[in-house]
Amino acid sequence: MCISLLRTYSSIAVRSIKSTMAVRQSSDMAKFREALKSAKEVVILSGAGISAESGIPTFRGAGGFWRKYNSQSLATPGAFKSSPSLVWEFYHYRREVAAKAQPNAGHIAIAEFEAKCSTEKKITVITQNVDNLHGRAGSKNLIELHGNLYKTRCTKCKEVLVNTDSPICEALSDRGDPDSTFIGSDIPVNSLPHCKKTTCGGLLRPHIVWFGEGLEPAVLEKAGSAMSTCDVCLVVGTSSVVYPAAMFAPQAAQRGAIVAEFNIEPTPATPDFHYYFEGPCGTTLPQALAV
Ligand code: BJW
Ligand code: ZN
Repeated sequence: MCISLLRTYSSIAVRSIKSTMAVRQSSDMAKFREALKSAKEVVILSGAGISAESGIPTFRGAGGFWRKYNSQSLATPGAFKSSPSLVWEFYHYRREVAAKAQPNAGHIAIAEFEAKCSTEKKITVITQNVDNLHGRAGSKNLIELHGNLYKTRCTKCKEVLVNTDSPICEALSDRGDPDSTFIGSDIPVNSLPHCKKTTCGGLLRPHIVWFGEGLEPAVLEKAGSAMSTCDVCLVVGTSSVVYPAAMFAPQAAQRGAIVAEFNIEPTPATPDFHYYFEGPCGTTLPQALAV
């Protein structure tokens, strides 16, 4: 199943199914809830919009800048190579913001839905978010496609560890100010987070999938498997422009799964889906998941 998913990975042809499906409006919430009630396997695919109501900026749009940079210019292996100091400042800032944020009604509705229904349904949350808020809300069967702000990976021995230290190293305390007048970053590499294994000592990096990097095969396999068998999928707060996540739900819709999108505005994928519930998902999700 996942092989076919990978085969079409680089193809944007999936968008061609758009014209064949009708989009229903928010008035069909009752009908969607009926479909959800009878579903055996449910996937909730989330993006940055679900955390917007917790005060975490989304990527695309006005809030998506840190200093003068957008995520596409800092979340890359090239940016880390040329200035690990700048990239660590960016991630230190985001770790601090996310640690202070609280899961909102959307995250909580998803976790409560899983807790209530997981004896009769398989419920999987696939998130593109790295902020840990689904986990903190109590979601259990959670796939973090793009990694986690509170995990590090050693650039030398590749060990992945959970790290919730604040700050993650002394040199980063009082750093990461988002003010756009700050230019460059000058923390010596030796003072950035390093692997604690005496035999290694390599530079640590955030355990996050940057642009141009492949997703972890095991994670992709697990997500592909859940997507290929779900009968209902909720697509929540994602612009559906970043691959491979962007093709998951259109493919599920194409093979017959019922797909509902929850967003404050339509996305390029909206015409691919059966339902579109417009509005902040902190309001629409608790309604939809109250089955
Ligand atoms: C609300 C709301 C509220 C607001 N309620 N809603 C095929 C075609 C074209 C390109 C590619 C392709 N395959 C791969 C690529 C390249 C690239 C890619 O997709 N580029 C596109 C930009 C075109 N993909 C990759 O590089 C991936 N790697 C890969 O595929 O490797 C193999 C390969 C490489 C190159 C070529 C081919 C193959 C890796 C992608 C990793 C993404 N990483 C990031 C950054 C993580 C770093 C970090 O966080 O620090 O992940 S990018 C950024 O975007 C982040 C997000 O997870 C991701 C998705 O964004 P998301 O969640 O959708 O957020 P927004 O801001 O875009 O949207 C928010 C939405 O919420 C909006 O719709 C709002 O309306 C809504 N909203 N408030 C409900 N209250
Ligand atoms: Zn190491």
